[in-house]
Amino acid sequence: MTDTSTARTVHGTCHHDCPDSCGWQVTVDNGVAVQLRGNPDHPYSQGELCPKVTKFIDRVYSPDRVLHPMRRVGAKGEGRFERISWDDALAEIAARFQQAIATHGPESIMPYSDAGNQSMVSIGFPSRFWNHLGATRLVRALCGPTVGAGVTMTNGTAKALDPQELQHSRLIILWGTNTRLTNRHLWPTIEAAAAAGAQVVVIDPIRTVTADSADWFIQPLPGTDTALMLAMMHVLIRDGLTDADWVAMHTLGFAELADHVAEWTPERAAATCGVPAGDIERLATLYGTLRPAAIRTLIGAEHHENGAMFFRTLACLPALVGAWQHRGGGLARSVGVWADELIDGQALHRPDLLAGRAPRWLNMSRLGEALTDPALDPPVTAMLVWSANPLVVTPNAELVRRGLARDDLFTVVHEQFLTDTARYADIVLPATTQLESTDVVPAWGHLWLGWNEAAIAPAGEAVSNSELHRRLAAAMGFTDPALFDDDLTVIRAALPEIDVDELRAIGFVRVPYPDDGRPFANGVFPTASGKVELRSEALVSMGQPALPTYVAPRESPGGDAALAARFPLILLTPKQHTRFLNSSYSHLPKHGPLEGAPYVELCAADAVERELVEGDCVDVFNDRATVRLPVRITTRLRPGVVAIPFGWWSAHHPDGRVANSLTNDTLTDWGGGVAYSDTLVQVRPIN
Ligand SMILES: Nc1nc2c(c(=O)[nH]1)N[C@H]1C(S)=C(S)[C@@H](COP(=O)(O)OP(=O)(O)OC[C@H]3O[C@@H](n4cnc5c(=O)[nH]c(N)nc54)[C@H](O)[C@@H]3O)O[C@H]1N2
Ligand SMILES: Nc1nc2c(c(=O)[nH]1)N[C@H]1C(S)=C(S)[C@@H](COP(=O)(O)OP(=O)(O)OC[C@H]3O[C@@H](n4cnc5c(=O)[nH]c(N)nc54)[C@H](O)[C@@H]3O)O[C@H]1N2
Ligand code: SF4
Ligand SMILES: [Mo]
Repeated sequence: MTDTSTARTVHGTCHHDCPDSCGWQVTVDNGVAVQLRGNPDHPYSQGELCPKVTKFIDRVYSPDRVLHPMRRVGAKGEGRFERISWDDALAEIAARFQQAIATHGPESIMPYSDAGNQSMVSIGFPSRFWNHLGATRLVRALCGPTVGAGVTMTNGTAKALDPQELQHSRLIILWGTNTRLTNRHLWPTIEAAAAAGAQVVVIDPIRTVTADSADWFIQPLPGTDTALMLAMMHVLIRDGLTDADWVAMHTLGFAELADHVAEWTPERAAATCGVPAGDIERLATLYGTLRPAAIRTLIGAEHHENGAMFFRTLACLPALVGAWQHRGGGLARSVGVWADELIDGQALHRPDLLAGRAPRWLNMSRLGEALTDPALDPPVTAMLVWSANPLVVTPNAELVRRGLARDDLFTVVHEQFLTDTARYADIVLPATTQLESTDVVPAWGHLWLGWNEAAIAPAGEAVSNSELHRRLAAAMGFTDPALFDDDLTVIRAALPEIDVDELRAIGFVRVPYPDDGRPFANGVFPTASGKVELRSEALVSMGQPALPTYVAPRESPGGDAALAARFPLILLTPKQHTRFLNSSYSHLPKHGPLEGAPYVELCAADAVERELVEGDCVDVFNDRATVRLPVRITTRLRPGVVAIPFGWWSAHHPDGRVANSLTNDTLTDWGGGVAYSDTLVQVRPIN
């Protein structure tokens, strides 16, 4: 028998908004992707993929893929569409955009995108079109910028430790990060450190799967960690556990900080954060005595009204104990800023195409407000959404829904699936998956930039984000050549220091990082003073306190008392399912059903108080919305804290709402983020 197989292997990199950016290899036979596996040669992920992406081929070939442009024929939200041609779709979009520009100017058009595909061209190239158009600009701060903004006010930079350096640590504090779920390929590094004797502490308001694997789990009330950190500082200073020499040479404002935290006794902090004073003492003592000591954090803790202050304060801790001196000591967060140094942002985004204009900025977390505020001038009358599903992921989602339902809003959604958001579109356009386009993926959880080679032809009439924006530019009659660069030209321009052909051949390249693993070995920090700023004048000029300061979130039990009396429970809406990546998988048959269905979790004490038992149906409500769900009784939450796992779509919820229907869209103290996790609710049984 002759072997007629034409199978070949194509290497790629996962595009998801996930710190791991795993390398994969796709077997393609006769133009069809038949198998997708982890690339064993990938230096970070080493051949493993997560349970979401091992089934990625099912996503690519799902019968529910959007394969052609479609025009809405039903009511907004109903989900009835008819197929149209690309030419008709583009002509209609161009006409509606021109009409919006003629009536209210280009700022009445709002581009809305997130990191549904975090590849470099996919995420960056569209800016060229929007800059040229002069559209409203989007503050993209749903995820991450608040962490960087907080750390920067202490260290002068958002750069921090490569998390793989944790292999050298003796103490690892996982502070507000659920490593085993959200950053699973870092876990082997932590296990190796633990095997070599490191202690692993998890600090989280939820007893997560990561907490289950830790040596010690500490469970503060959400949004109160700054009080815990101030009390740790109190103990470190009181007990002489700071590194006096390092502090004297490399920090600013120690004496004032010492005065300031004198009143933050463990007892006082315990009353605020709910962690027993003895545990705070023990944590501070561990942190002041074990070397090297690393704190690992990611994104979860930024989603609070005082989110930037959390990270500004957290960044003070390594300085106090001189942790940056030791290999494996310091603070590990996203390493995206190291990768950013390789990317020429000007060449990628081409801000020069703005031609001196300075269009307004609107914050993506306030989409509901942007679409419904009658005072907004100019109003948003047209919108293009791509790489995002705002109706499920944006806080205060019912306000977003009201906005999307507006008859006078022209909405285009470029998607792989008919998401909750896409159902409100006037025009839906088909988007490719990562198997269908070539790009480069800059990671934020490790120091490897990955190549992604297109493995198969685009499904149906799907196009990538960059191709969509080239087509839009042509339809609008634009002629600037920068709007039509092909992907390889963009990649070469944006990576001037990289040999792109070599990257393409090898599949990944290491991002520059200090050889001895210590980002601040010399104790020099890029702040105004050149030191770690325990006291910050820059913060004062921003209207913030000079010293780390605990302020209870307005929407919290310690905040607005009248609100807390009506809605006494804190609602968290976490990432909790192994098979979900934000809202990207809950609708797929090999993902969603295996995670069950939406529920609200509460502890036994809160259930008993409301005479609830497992499986009862309740209304979870506040002034934003009411969400009807079955109850699950859990030991993972403290009294006073309830949780609705996030990621399910309207169709999966019994009443068509989503977790974010309830969440708070107040912006963070600085950094532009949003306070999802400072949400108060009440829970009542349904009679
Ligand atoms: N399986 C899976 N993996 C994912 C994702 C997913 O949806 N599913 N999403 C990806 C994305 S977009 C991101 S940004 C990363 C996020 O990665 P992480 O930041 O690790 O994850 P989160 O679950 O957002 O938050 C981490 C933890 O912060 C806790 N937290 C919330 N408030 C506080 C607080 O006030 N104090 C403390 N100490 N902890 C707090 C939450 O309870 C949660 O357990 O994960 C990525 N990986
Ligand atoms: N309550 C609550 N809300 C949250 C969070 C939380 O923990 N709790 N987490 C927040 C965080 S950290 C984040 S990052 C955001 C995530 O919010 P989003 O970035 O909106 O995340 P996804 O739900 O994954 O939606 C991405 C969409 O992009 C589509 N997509 C994928 N690739 C492409 C592509 O190449 N082109 C186009 N056009 N589309 C593509 C996918 O089909 C998917 O529908 O959610 C935030 N919202
Ligand atoms: S979603 Fe994250 S863990 Fe899963 S394959 Fe992609 S990068 Fe790896
Ligand atoms: Mo995120």
